[in-house]
Amino acid sequence: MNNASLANLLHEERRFAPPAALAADANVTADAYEKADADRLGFWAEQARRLSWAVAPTETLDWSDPPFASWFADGKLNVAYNCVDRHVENGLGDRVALHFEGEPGDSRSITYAELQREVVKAANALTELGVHAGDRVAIYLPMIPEAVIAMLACARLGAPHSVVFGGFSAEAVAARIQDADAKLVITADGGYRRGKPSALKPAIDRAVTKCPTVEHVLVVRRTGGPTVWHGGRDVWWHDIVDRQSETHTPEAFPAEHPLFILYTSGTTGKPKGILHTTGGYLTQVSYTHHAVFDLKPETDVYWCTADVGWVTGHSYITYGPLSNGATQVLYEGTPDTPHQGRFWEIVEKYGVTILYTAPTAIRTFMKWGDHIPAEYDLSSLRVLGSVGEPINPEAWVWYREHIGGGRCPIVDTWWQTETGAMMLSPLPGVTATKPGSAQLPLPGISATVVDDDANEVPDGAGGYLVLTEPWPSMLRTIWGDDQRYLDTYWSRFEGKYFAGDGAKKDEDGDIWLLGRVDDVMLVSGHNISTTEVESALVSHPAVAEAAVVGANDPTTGQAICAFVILRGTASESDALAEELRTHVAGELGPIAKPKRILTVTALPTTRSGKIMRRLLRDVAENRALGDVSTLTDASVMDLIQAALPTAP
Ligand code: 6R9
Repeated sequence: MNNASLANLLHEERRFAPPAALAADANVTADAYEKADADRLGFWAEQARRLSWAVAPTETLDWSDPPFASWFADGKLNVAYNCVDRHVENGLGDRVALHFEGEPGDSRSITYAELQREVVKAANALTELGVHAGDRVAIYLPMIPEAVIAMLACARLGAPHSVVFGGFSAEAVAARIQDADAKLVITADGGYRRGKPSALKPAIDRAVTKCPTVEHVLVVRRTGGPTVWHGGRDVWWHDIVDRQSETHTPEAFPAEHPLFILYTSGTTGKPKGILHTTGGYLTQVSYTHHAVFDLKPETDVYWCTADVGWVTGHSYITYGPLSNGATQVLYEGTPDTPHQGRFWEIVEKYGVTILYTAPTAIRTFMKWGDHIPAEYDLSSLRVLGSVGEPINPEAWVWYREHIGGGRCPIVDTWWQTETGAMMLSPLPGVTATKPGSAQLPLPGISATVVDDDANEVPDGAGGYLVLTEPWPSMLRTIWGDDQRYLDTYWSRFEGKYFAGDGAKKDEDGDIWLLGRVDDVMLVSGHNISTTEVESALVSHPAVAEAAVVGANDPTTGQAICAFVILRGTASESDALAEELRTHVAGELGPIAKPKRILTVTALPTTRSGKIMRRLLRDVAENRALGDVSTLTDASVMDLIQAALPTAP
């Protein structure tokens, strides 16, 4: 995108004030912004005191070699101690840390005291397997308690983990293990997905043949299915962990000791190993989880529906909530197994008060119908969160009404694997929310929208989201590739972090995210946001979901091609396609009118719920498909291609 900044097409007038009772008792109030503005580093130094440090830091930020940051560098702490042991020492050992709900219906509640024993034994087992501070450990597990326990055991030993999605192929896993030179892989025989056991270990067996650094494979028994065994290399979790001692002294590591590497899918090229460290990361995930969800650990039951293989699972299942002593639900499976009310059944069963999920899930629930959540008691809910993609206003309002009963604030949280923690979000006790907007940087965060020449855009204009000051949980580099770190994030605008997202400021100065810059469409010289056109399509009653791409066009450069999933009652016709085109033109203006509308039954999404528009672009431009290895379900592309008329 180098011609013009994004056009500002969508207008949204609805506003929702914070509930009075929540505002009166909120963890964080409006003065946090003032405090942080007056003294940003002092503000973060204060938040760092939320943690238990073995050696308290006296330095806050060292930015003498930008963009390589050090936060709290002379402090020392142990992350696992902060997430588990200190709560037990504070008399909270009997509090439930995890309510695990397996997909087949098995469940298990684990208190902080039990979690401590499990983490300690797992850390002792890892030590027996030769894992030392600094060694990398790959984790390839389903959403079971051992995933969290394994991460914490690594953190306890100072061994950076690299969690890889349980859905990735052997090749994708091998590339990630090789890039990190992992010494140990922790996996399971399998997990449950969509009502069936699905094997995991075979992918590791294939991957490890190409990974000479791997000495052992530690295997959790989850499904009990047949398992090929490599004696000497493979070790059952229960064989080695169960017999370990229940004591282990956590070592304090410097605040810049690496905590994990997490690979971002990236649309092109080799996956990037995003490196996060300990002190700054834990400070910001802990603070944001406390502030944005207004967490009251004594009474709240929190549930984040992400997978631990995604950064949201790292920061808002493992590290943020546990550092705050939260009680949370951990669910293994999919939202429609064994039935489409599964999520709401879980909310009712555990009395979930805070729910954090993704727009793609919300749109799916809308498509399934209002009557499904209506069958459950959702009155325990008090705060709702969204993450992963821009949430279109229709989905936002549906979430508020049908899940939140019209009473729960919605926090639309913008952040990235690279940012480590939330960066933009309303605060539930402070902000009057707007459907579809992440609105403003959190206290202590500096973000804005700039044009092609790095000038801040005026209110009402669009451009690129940038972060203008370093933040505690920022990535420290790309693992093994400092140059790529500089090139990818710090070279587009001097001295500013380029997030890769299009954004605009509205008339009040609030920020709206408009999709990845790589996806922005250039139509007759105008940059048009995918998000806005998709939102306009979904605001039509016949459309459940939409994804738009810019396809090469001889007259306009690119032309907008829309893939839509219709709602149950609507059926495909030329008249409906014309109506949708006219509807978008009416909502956004004629420039945004799609040239083609294609009806499909599914859209290609990643396991973290993002639509892979580049694959749709391949379809729209009649090309062979690019890499599909990070799709949730690669057969979706066959369905799409089979359903389409041959493109002109
Ligand atoms: C946490 C996570 C990061 C990209 C990011 C942006 C999109 C995430 C969003 C959002 C609009 C939100 N994104 N949250 N866009 N509004 N609330 O998703 O990390 O997987 O690294 O993806 O996701 O495009 O740049 P990650």
